[in-house]
Amino acid sequence: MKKIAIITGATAGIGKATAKILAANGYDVVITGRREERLKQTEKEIRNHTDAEVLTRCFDVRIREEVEQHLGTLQGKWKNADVLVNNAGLASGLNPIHEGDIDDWETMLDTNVRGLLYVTRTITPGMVQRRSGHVVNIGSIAGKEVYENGNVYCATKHAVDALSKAMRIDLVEHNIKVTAIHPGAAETEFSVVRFHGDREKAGKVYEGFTPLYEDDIAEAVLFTVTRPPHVNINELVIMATAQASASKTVKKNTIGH
Ligand code: NDP
Ligand code: 8X3
Repeated sequence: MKKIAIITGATAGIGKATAKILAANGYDVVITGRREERLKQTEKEIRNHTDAEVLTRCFDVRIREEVEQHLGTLQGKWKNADVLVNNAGLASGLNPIHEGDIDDWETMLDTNVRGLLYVTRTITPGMVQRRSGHVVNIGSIAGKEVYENGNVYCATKHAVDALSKAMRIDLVEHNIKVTAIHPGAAETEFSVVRFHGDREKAGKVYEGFTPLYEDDIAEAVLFTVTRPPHVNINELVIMATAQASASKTVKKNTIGH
């Protein structure tokens, strides 16, 4: 029987690439996100290229009742998730702390921290019951370092880092693996969302160097979930070759993709 993976935020970027690569490598997938059309598109792409079964669940991870309604009621084999990829997340704004937009802050805290917790609290009891499962949290280099104007986004990703370590400690006795993957700059819709739809501003983030792409992270997720039962990858920090740290990227780098 195929394994089951739940991937949150699979309508774009890293989550979509992860859903596709897991589906191509023997997993049936539950894909989630708020944009129904995008979910259908991801489902179609997976069905066209793999023999995986796909279940779509359209909801907002910030709303506890929606998480419970959509992920707490999975039926049949779909109840038995082998892998949960907590990927849904975002940055909103990039301002010094005294000029920050409090609505942006709440969006990031609610999505990256509360949302991840709601999903984890819904799915992990089944894993505990089955004494089997793997939680992969998508953190960020922003969870390892802070950078200018990154304040609240960095705080949410530091929380993801802390929660990943905490989950590993709480779940180890139940035979559940926990992995945190911390990417550096990856060209997805991330910056378009951070700059509230300003594509020109977003594009500038990746100018002059070759960033990561969503597949680079999806491949890492696949690697971590396909290790033998006695091996867990606790965490991976993955950066573009041109990026040494959160605040040091060598521009005009021409390493090909
Ligand atoms: P994208 O914007 O391309 O994708 C984000 C995904 O998250 C979308 O599928 C979006 O779906 C989903 N999402 C956002 N908010 C919610 C919500 N409230 N409820 C449900 N789903 C939500 O960005 P990335 O692929 O780059 O980001 C994926 C993860 O990787 C995030 O956690 C991000 O913080 C992290 N990351 C990204 C990096 C980068 O440079 N790109 C680097 C380090 C970490 P929808 O809008 O349809 O709901
Ligand atoms: C996204 C990458 O460098 O903007 O987490 O924090 S960064």
